[in-house]
Amino acid sequence: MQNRIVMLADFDYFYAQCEELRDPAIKDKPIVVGVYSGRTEESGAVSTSNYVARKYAVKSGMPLFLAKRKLEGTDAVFFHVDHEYYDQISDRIMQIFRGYATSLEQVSVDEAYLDVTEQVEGSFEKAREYAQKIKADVKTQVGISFTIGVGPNKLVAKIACDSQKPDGLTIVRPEEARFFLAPLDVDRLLGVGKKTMVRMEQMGIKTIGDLAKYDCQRLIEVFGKVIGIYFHNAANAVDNEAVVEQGEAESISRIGTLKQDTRDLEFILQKTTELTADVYREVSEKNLSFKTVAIYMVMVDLSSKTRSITLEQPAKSKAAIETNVRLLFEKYLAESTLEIRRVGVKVSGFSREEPKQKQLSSFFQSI
Ligand code: DGT
Ligand code: CA
Ligand code: CA
Repeated sequence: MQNRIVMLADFDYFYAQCEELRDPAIKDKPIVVGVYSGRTEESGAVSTSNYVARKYAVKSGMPLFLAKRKLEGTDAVFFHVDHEYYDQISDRIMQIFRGYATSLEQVSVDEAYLDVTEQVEGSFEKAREYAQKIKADVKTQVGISFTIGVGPNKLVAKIACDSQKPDGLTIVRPEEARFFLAPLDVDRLLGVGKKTMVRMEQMGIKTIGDLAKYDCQRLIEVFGKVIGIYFHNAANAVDNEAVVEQGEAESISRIGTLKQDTRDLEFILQKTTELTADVYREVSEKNLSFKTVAIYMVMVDLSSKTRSITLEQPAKSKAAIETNVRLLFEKYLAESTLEIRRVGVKVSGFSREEPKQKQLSSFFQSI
């Protein structure tokens, strides 16, 4: 465990940067990428924005109409999120990262941990050059910039990364880690939300440094053994979590808002056909078979329900999703009275069959 070197790479203003990559002519304009609810042209929220737009106080999660108001009079451009395109770019970058790390743990579409201990022979000096090399390589091959945090573990790498964006490179050596964390507010630690922050403030803990010095036994009394010890360790920059490759996704799903509230089966199926097409594309790209098909709905009163069918045999066709989605909605509508506002389609219970031919050739290779 000694002298591990872990990097966190986080792509800068990711969705908006992808849009800049697609059309470099808009680079100097404010760019907003939004999730539109589909109800009206205006309703929806900001997913992200480039740094030009951020100068006008546009923020992730803000209603789109508010972002529009803040950018009034500018030559701002607005986009609908295009997950398929962002995923493609993300996959290309992750693929490049794989060549640079002993293990890669992708945590979201725009974030991954790299364990590079071996590659830099445990040297933080080499890690700096190595990080610059990775940044330059991705910039040349894909055209995307990102920020890297380097530390002796994932916790420190993450906070180092957050400390200087965009296009940043922050290195925190093991001997500096506690001093680096000490002045920061406790809510920078994973697991410290609003409620915990208030509780800690009552205990006289405001910064990570305050938490580090706090009696560990007392933390255990207040937060329980597991969390108390976690807080104590985290504040002292201790984190032994390994960088681990993530397995396959457990399910693939898509959700969308209906153009109007309804109980009309055909109207609903028009929407789920679009969602199914997206789900199916991902399933077939990954060459997966699924055993469960589920639907999800949000009613007008915002309550939500799911219904699912488990198939007798694993299936992999689009028709298998469509048929079962229809069946599930028919059944659900017969037993409910509320109008539906949003619908979703999900498949799970994955298996992956290797094509017969491949099995044969690998058999021959091994003898
Ligand atoms: P950064 O890392 O500060 O340069 O900017 P981003 O945009 O890369 O922000 P990050 O890393 O927090 O999130 C990565 C992507 O996730 C971002 O490009 C869009 C999406 N995202 C982030 N926050 C929100 C949100 O509040 N709502 C929605 N719908 N999407 C979000
Ligand atoms: Ca990011
Ligand atoms: Ca991120």
